[in-house]
Amino acid sequence: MIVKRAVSILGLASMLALVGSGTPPAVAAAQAAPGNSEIKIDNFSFVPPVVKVAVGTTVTWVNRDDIPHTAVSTEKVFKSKVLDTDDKFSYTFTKAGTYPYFCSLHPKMTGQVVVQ
Ligand SMILES: [Cu+2]
Repeated sequence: MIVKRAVSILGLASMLALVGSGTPPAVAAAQAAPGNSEIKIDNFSFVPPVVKVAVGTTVTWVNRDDIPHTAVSTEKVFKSKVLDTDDKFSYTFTKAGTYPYFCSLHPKMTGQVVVQ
């Protein structure tokens, strides 16, 4: 009984860990090769506010807040539609540079994608 319960708790914990992390930590830390990177929008913030990615990386913004937000490039490189809760927006960065962006509904919300 006790063993069985421990196993099911572990199973649940690993499931939650999988759901919670969009990108495996090893990949996020290395950032050597292009791939995918996820930015969460929550509590009126872009998390993390600055991401560094390789050229060719697709960045996906996911709205985990319970109100709508957008992700709009300051230099008009990309522009999401209004993202409702759990909506996503993706953009593939094909040129190196620094790409500041903000939420057009709440302009104090800002972030940066640095493409190397
Ligand atoms: Cu917003």
